[in-house]
Amino acid sequence: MGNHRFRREDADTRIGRYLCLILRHHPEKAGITLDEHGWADVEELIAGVSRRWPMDRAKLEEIVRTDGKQRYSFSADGCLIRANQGHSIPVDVGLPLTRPPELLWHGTGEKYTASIDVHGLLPQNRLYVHLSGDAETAVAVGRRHGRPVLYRVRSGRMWEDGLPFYRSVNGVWLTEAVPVRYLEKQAGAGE
Ligand code: HQG
Repeated sequence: MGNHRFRREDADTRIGRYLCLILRHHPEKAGITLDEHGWADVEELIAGVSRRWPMDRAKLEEIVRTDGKQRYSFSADGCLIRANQGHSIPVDVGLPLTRPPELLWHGTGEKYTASIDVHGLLPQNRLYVHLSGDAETAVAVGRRHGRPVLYRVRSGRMWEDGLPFYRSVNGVWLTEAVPVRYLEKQAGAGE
């Protein structure tokens, strides 16, 4: 019985990862397009995803509801769906400029620190640099890239200096880049 549950969770995780790929990076792989605000037509998405995974409206709603990081939203009428953040293709999800707290956090892999210490944080493949409101979350994000290293970001100062901040609907802070002068590497995050 436990086995059965684990198998289902695995399949759901894989479907979730595919949904992420389609809604953030490669809609064409499911034969769909996103509008300039990142929205996909739900019926088209279901038809596109169904070519690879069992998918219907109920399944999609379940994935959106249970996603651990609340990565997706439906439009108010339920006809459209989009990823809340994390895109690599240029979409404008319409987030308002928002004053950040004085300090935010960024977790990364040790292998990136030599470059970060010279160039600051850059969005790499995404539209924005992603920052966390607490150190623990940032370390967990960093661990995805190997041995984690934690940076403290002087976000309050950045805001006062005119740099933009947005808060995605699932609570991730976004900014275009973080110059080195606003970064402070923390000791010991990887222990
Ligand atoms: C690093 C997950 C070299 C950066 C998480 C990061 C997050 C540099 C990596 C969200 C650099 C990009 C985002 C520079 C930054 N030189 N490396 N100058 N500047 N980097 O995955 O922040 O599951 O695109 O530190 O929870 O790790 O997708 O960004 O290590 O919220 O919903 O380049 O992804 O959420 O990696 O993670 P990523 P991230 P989801």
